[in-house]
Amino acid sequence: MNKNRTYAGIPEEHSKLETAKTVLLRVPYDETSTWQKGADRGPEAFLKASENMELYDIETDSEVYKKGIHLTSYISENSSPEKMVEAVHFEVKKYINKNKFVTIFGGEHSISIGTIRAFDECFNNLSVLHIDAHADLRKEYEGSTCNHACAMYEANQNTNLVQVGIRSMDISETLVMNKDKVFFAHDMAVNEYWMDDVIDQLTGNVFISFDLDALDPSIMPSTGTPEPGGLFYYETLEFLKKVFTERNVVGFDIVELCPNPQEKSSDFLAAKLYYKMLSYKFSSEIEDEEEYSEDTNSQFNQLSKFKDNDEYK
Ligand SMILES: [Mn+2]
Repeated sequence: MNKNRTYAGIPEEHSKLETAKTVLLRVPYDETSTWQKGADRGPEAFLKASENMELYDIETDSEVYKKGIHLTSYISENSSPEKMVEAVHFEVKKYINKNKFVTIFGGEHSISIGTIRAFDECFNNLSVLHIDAHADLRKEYEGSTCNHACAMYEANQNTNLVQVGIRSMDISETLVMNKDKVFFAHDMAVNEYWMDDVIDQLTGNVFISFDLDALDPSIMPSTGTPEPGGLFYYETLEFLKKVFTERNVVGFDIVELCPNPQEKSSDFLAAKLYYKMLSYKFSSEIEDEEEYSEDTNSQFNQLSKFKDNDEYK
């Protein structure tokens, strides 16, 4: 492997840890997945696709890579799901403490357990925006609490978890699920205000966990468990842009790319989605400085949880 590999082949001057605003961690872990294996090859397929992507974002009129993206070496701990979660927790926390915008590419969804734990320790009143076809709320699955089917159990206990795009779950998960904060795909299909309804549930600091199987299999077939009835590309981007504009997104992960050598469009979608999210992050930051500098910044106030609801009581 090329020693000096950078994200998307960007020049080394934009990939140095010291100056990069963003750090990209890769966790090629796929030990607990139940159906189609292959999420361990996700990060490599994502990076390959990124290297073939044009780096000017038309919509935001920006070249976000110039803010610097540092690619770290793989987190390859896989002796047990628990050890992997610990290793991810350690690495993520390390880079948050270096004041970086930390992003993670999986791997199966269990990698998010350690990630969310680290963000929850570092940011007050954290919301986790979980975009997924699956609820992932089992306390334990196949003998481990660090199974992919348990990815959001701890987040549901410790953070303000808001789930979007859900269309497959076990009946036992209805017992722990907070129904006000779950947006089922069949309801979203008939609610033109779902995006604003989701954002109303989010506190100031938001971590986004994006399972690619949230997307419709017609645009994202290369994932472990493709479920019909998912999100489409432009509604996903519109929604993410709103979230990045109206809340302080503190980091995100993208998981469950299960590459198929015959089908490259999924890899490319994952690559574009990552770059779009970074473009929204850093172009909304410019807007913040220009437009909100004299504002009270109420939406970023960490004490504002449920404020909108209270006003109307
Ligand atoms: Mn899923």
